Amino acid sequence: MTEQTLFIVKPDAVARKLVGQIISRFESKGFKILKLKMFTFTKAQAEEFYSVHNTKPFFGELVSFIASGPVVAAVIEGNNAVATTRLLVGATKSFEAAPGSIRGDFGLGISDNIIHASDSKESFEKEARVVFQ
Ligand code: 3AN
Repeated sequence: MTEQTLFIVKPDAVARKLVGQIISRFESKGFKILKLKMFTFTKAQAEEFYSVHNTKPFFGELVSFIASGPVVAAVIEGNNAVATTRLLVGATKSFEAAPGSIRGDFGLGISDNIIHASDSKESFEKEARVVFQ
């Protein structure tokens, strides 16, 4: 089923010059890039983006990290995009993420875990609105 989803290459990965390699994985897998944008989150935009987590103890850290430097956001399209992208991204804690996944291959952190990807169609719609409106 053709779907769309969103991913964000986080500030740690942009600083480490991993943007090209990460985007390349989605293209190699067969996804089509529909939108691509480099920008820096404002604090208010980051709070809105992560609003589902606003009661979590790590919310402040999450917001300040995603707004700490430039990110690259993409909307991509392909078969089963939401779930397949989550598989490509790997487990939240990069140190537990399987080798072969993006987090598994490039990171060790939790807040600094290389990439964000929408976890549902509803999250995608909300996140795409916050980032691309
Ligand atoms: P994912 O990004 O894999 O969907 P979520 O939705 O559980 O993970 O968490 C959103 C973000 O919150 C993660 N990408 C990570 O940066 C951060 N996060 C999750 N759990 C923790 C934690 N225990 N401590 C600090 N940050 C966390």
